[in-house]
Amino acid sequence: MTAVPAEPGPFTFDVGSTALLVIDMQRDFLLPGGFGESLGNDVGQLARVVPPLAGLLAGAREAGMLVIHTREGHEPDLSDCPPAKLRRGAPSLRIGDPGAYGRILVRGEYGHDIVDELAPLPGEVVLDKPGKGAFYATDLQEVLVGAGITSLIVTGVTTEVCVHTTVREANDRGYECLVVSDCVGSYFPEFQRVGLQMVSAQGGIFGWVAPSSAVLAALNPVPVS
Ligand code: C5J
Repeated sequence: MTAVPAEPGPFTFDVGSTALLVIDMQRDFLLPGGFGESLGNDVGQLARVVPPLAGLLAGAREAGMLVIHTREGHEPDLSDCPPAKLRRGAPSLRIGDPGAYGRILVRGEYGHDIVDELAPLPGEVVLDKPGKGAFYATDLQEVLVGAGITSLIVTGVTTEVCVHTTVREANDRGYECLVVSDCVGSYFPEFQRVGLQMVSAQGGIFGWVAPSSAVLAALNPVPVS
C-alpha cells in the first residue's frame, strides 16, 4: 500500500488495483480557436493542466498502472446525442456543426481526439462516452472489474462537469477516488476551487484531493541510503 498526503486525509492505494483516469483531454476543449474557446471560454485555464498531467501520466506508466483515457463525443449521425444536449449552445456552435478542427465533438474528427502531449499509447484503454460521466453508456465498469481496480486517480477536464460527474458515479459504485488538483481544469477559476473543495468536504464525501507532486512522490519514493 502507498499513502499520498491528501485532503481530507491520507489516500492509500495499491498500484495494482488503481487506474489513472484521464478525462476528455480533447482538442475540442483545449485548443485555441476550438469549440471550448468558441463558447467564450478561456482555454488557457485548461492548457495549464497539460504539463503536470503529462508528468503524472509518465509516472503512472512507469509504475505499471492501468491508464484509461476518455473522450466525450458522438457518432457522426448524432444518434447517441440526446436532443436536449444537441439544442444547447448558440445555433452556429452546436455539436456536429463544422468547427475549426472538424465537426464538433464527433468521433473520428481531429478535434474530438486527445491532445498530442497526452496521446494514448498503443494498448491503453480509450473509452468514447456520449455523456458527461465516464460510466454512462461505456464499458468502464467492465474494464475496471476485469482489471481488479478498486481505486481511481482522476484527472482531466472539466473539473466541475465531466470530472465531477465521473467521480460521483465512481463513488456510488464503491471506487475510492483521488482527484489530482493540478491535473484537472476548469474554464472558471472559481469552479476549479469550489469543485475541488466539494470533493474532499465533509470528510471526503466524494473522495480525496492532492497535487500531482504528492502522487508522483508516492509512486517513486526516494530510496533511503
Ligand atoms: C464539458 C467536459 N464541459 N468534458 N465536457 O462539456 O467536462
